[in-house]
Amino acid sequence: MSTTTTETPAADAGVQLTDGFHVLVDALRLNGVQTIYGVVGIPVTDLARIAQASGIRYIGFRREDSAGNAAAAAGFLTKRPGICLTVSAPGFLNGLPSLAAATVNCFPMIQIAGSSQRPLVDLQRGEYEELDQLAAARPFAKAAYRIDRAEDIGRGVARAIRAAVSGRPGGVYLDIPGQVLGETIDVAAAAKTLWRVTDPAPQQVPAPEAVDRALGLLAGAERPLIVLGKGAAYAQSDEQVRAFVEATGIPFLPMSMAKGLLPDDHPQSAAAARSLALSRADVVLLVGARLNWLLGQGEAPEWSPSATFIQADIDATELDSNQPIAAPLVGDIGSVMAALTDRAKPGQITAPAGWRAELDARKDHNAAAMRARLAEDPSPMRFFNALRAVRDVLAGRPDVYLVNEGANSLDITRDVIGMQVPRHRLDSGTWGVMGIGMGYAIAAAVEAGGPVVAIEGDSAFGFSGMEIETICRYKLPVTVVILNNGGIYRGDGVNAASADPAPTVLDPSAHHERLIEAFGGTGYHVTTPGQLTQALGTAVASGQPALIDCVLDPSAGAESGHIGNLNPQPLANPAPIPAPSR
Ligand code: ADP
Ligand code: TZD
Ligand code: MG
Repeated sequence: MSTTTTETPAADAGVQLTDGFHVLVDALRLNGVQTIYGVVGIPVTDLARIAQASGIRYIGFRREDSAGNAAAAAGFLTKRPGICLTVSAPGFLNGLPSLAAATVNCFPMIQIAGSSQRPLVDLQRGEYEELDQLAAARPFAKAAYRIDRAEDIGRGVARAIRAAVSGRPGGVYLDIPGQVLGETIDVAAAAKTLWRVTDPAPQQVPAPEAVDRALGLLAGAERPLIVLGKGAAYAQSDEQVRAFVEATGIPFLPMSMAKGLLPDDHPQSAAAARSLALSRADVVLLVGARLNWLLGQGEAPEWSPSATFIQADIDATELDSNQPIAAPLVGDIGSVMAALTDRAKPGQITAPAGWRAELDARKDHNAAAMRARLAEDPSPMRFFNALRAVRDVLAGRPDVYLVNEGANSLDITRDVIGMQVPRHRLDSGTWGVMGIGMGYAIAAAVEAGGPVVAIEGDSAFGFSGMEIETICRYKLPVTVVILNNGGIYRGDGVNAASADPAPTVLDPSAHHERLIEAFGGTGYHVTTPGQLTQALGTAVASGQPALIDCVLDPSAGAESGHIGNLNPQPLANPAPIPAPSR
């Protein structure tokens, strides 16, 4: 263990001092941290400098939520906690939404925030950036800790890493007051306080009886279905998942970030027959997927009321959260899937041919409808002909990391663009967050080297748009495609009451490509699928920052995309509310 030393003239002869900054950087390095995503200021500026000098890569953002989103995506891609660094109160608060979303998405990350002097903050004496950050973070994080002494830095880092990745992964908040960063400590004593976390996310093997119970249900199924979620993608157990799916022949349905875990053109994929698969399945194996709103809580009419559920998940408390789980498989996905394959007797489980044929027929029917939609060529462009152009370019580039947010831009891209490789699709996730785009794209480029294509609604892009400067500053291989229909959901909303634009309207004549030109990237403004194909091909091949503003018809798009049914409905003719009598 090496702890960087600072010689201070005042130090006693023979005593070598270091400080909290250096101990923290050493603790992170010792635990394999290679990158910090953040925004600097009091009291963490020197922390970033010292980290950078130590060989850790520091990626400086324009706003903390994007830095936090990058850390979360790094966590999803690498199975190691991504690190986000923020300043005290306002910077801390800007980062907090990304910590909350990471926790909801089950992505491991650690937000490290500097904070102000405890004695002043605690008595609310009006300290600089005064806020009880630990208390504020707690409801939004999987765990939250504060380090109050330099000698506890190693322990705090170890605890944060363990909490972030063990069991169900999530966001951890680590508070470090400026005084602790500046605290001096004897270098030999400091070295003894640091350790590397052993086996931070231990394997969790399901009991044989639990495995046999699940196999028994699948063996008796007439219409079995496997649902793969982003927990399965995260688990990096691709071979174990594939082996069981292919050995049994059971149709599978990938949730959006599990697309590519098995290729989308796999013959067992039921993605193109999703609603039939859900409504007809009689025994369902959930693999790292929650039965939450994205799966209609497991209820009719989306699901058959008599469906039986088997759930593989690392978090036992997830089970029975919505439906009775007839066969719990608590463990990590790799161990669970391997156990299922190992304990299945030869020929015990085969997906009935009639069920496969039923799904295949629906897939063929839906694929023909999709082909017809993609073949239409309206001008101005609409979502399908624009995305056909994108699909044609990406078909030859399975290595591209696809980032995706928006409403229609999200839903239609998910359906049109197939994925071939695991963990190459990053999107708005469980909360449907707008603003993840540039942070996720930056993380994919930094962690995996790219290339990255971010397909963005024009509204969605605006939430993190300033980070294109970050993309240009670090010269990252990111191409942003803005599906610009001039609004939230669409750009043709009308306000009959005043000259103000309607609530959903943005500027349909916006030239987003000029934004990236301001920072030295390449901008394209395209109005036809041919131009889009050309621009995207050139941009991806260049490996340089690029932004394509893709002009769509402002009338293209449905309110809230595919989830318009979640909007409460105002009465068409509500009675006027009488004026209050007092
Ligand atoms: P999706 O949105 O794709 O359906 P969710 O985020 O709802 O997926 O579900 C992911 C689930 O995966 C969570 O319940 C989480 O506890 C679980 N999970 C995460 N990592 C692992 C792992 N390594 N092994 C098993 N389950 C995991
Ligand atoms: N704020 C945040 C942080 N997340 C959200 N999901 C929303 C607001 C609400 N919202 C959506 O759910 S989608 C969306 C918003 C504002 C933008 C849709 O417009 P878009 O996509 O231009 O990004 P399309 O292609 O026009 O539908
Ligand atoms: Mg839009």
